Amino acid sequence: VDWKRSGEYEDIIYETAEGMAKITINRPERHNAFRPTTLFELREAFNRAQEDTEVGVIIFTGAGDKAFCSGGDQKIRGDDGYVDDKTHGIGRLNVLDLQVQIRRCPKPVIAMVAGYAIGGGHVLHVCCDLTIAADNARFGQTGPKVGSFDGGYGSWLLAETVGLKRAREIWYMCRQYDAQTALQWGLVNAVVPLERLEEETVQWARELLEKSPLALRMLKGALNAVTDGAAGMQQFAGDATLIYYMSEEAQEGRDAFKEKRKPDFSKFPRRP
Ligand code: 2NE
Repeated sequence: VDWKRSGEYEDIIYETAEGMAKITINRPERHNAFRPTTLFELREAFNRAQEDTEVGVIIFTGAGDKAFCSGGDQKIRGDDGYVDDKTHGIGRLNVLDLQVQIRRCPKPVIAMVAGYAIGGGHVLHVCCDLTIAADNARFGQTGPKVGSFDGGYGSWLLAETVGLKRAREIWYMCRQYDAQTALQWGLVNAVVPLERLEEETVQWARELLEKSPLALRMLKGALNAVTDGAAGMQQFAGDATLIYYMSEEAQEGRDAFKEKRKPDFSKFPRRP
């Protein structure tokens, strides 16, 4: 794939090619642990990919083959969250905002995981629509070991994915699981040899790009709505309105208003 890099970032890489956007956490010296700056940049990059009408699928990954992401950077963890030169002395937990953004993004997001997906990095792959793992991938949570937890998507979306008993085990025990176990548990969609990871992920992305974007959007919204409660219904309702706006029936209402006449909805069927 002939990836085209764009944007000025410190902690991430943003690339596009053939209808795909690839967003890479680029802090391999810390196993791609994130700091607030990383998350400000990731949020901007995901927003770019969402707004770009050429992009139909987003691939989310980490630089190198040692880690997808090892969660919050413990070396810059302050007493009220994570602190760096962009936080003006106030600690942040802004990974939660990114999780919501990935869920709300109407385009499929594929986590491409080589090496560790640990702690908050594990939660990020759980929030993605699909996960393709290399055979060296390792999964797990560390919260109760390092003094942290994620009581949001990190716990109940994980439980929805692998079942309650396994989610409890993963969080309480803080063990690591290999790629085959993750596959058996339904935590990932496929496991491939490390050297084939990008090729396989791109293949999945290309297949998705052949599908109806609106159908994928509605399916993502529908599958999320059950877990996301009112917020999920809000998104799904917005999508339903979008589709209604695209109908002649809705456009008759708009046109009548603009033409200062009574709308004529008589030609539209009263569907059973
Ligand atoms: C991932 C793991 C198990 C890998 O172990 P190993 O032995 O293969 O590598 P090593 O030597 O630990 O890591 C390589 C370098 O990356 C740094 C390490 O410190 C080391 O650098 P040096 O110290 O040698 O210079 N590194 C790795 N992970 C880091 C991290 N998260 N922060 C800063 N530096 C990191 C092993 O590295 C590990 O257990 N890492 C920590 C995983 C972890 O506990 N993450 C935080 C969970 S809490 C969280 O993410 C969170 C949340 O729960 C809620 C809200 C927001 C965030």
